[in-house]
Amino acid sequence: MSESLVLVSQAGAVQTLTLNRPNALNSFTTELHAQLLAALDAAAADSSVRCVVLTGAGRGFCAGQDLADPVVAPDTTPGAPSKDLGDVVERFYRPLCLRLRSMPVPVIAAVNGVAAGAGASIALGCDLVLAARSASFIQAFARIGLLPDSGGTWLLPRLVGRANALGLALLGDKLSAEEAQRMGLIWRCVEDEALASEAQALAQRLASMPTKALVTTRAAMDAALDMDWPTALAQEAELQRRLGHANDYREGVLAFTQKRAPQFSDR
Ligand code: T3D
Repeated sequence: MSESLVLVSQAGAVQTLTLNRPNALNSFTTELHAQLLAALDAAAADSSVRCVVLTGAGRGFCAGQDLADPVVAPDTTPGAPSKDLGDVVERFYRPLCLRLRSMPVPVIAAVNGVAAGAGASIALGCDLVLAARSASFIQAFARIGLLPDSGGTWLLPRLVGRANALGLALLGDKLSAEEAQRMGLIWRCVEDEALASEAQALAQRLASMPTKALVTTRAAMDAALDMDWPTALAQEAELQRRLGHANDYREGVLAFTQKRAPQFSDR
């Protein structure tokens, strides 16, 4: 039997998904897409999971699309039709990006090595990005005549502003994890040997927090980016109304007044 392309492990309420094609820097094939989407769906449906960590096996996080995959590799036979990359993006990357952003629990990217092309976009689309000091981010798209996909055109200018976004996307240079943190592209850069433990500690902390409030915050911030001030305030009122009716709010306030640690359970 062939080895799984996504390794799944769980410690407490934290599930870790490890992309597992290390010889090709965990680049995406159709099979890896299918397994990752299935793993995310399973984590979303599993009430014992309260935080997901996404990382890569070997020395890379993810090098984006596997350029040797027949679905994208140009056919060099004279007169052969070109590949429909739009179809590939629609069928594989769009569902993955939508799934990540709609997870009912926080998702941490633990970027252990190079994150290139769609691999960078997928990492940056997670809720918190921790990267090892030796890791790097490469907007590799322009190098092969493409534009940033998997949310890259949406994420980059919002994360680092138009000037930095265009600098990264047009030049396609390697950005170190340290520079990425300085630029505000990622949450934190940590020492290589500390990445896994720091990611787990952060994930365990998030897992103990009020999950519904965390994912509502993510959704509200994403939506607010396209709203005017009055609309964003109205959105906050509506979402706060909903959270105020949830168990976690009651538990949070009760725990505060009783001077004890809260036990959050909503998801
Ligand atoms: O096409 C569509 O469907 C549209 C969607 C596009 C989304 C995208 O992601 S487009 C961008 C695709 N990705 C890239 O262009 C990145 C290509 N890779 C690289 O530029 C370099 O590998 C890196 C800069 C990421 C790392 O360089 P380095 O020197 O550390 O490693 P390496 O030697 O280049 O790679 C190691 C192995 O992984 C190597 O295989 P080998 O020679 O040991 O058998 C290499 O071929 C393989 N590999 C790396 N990236 C890919 C890959 N194989 C297939 N596809 C890859 N993307």
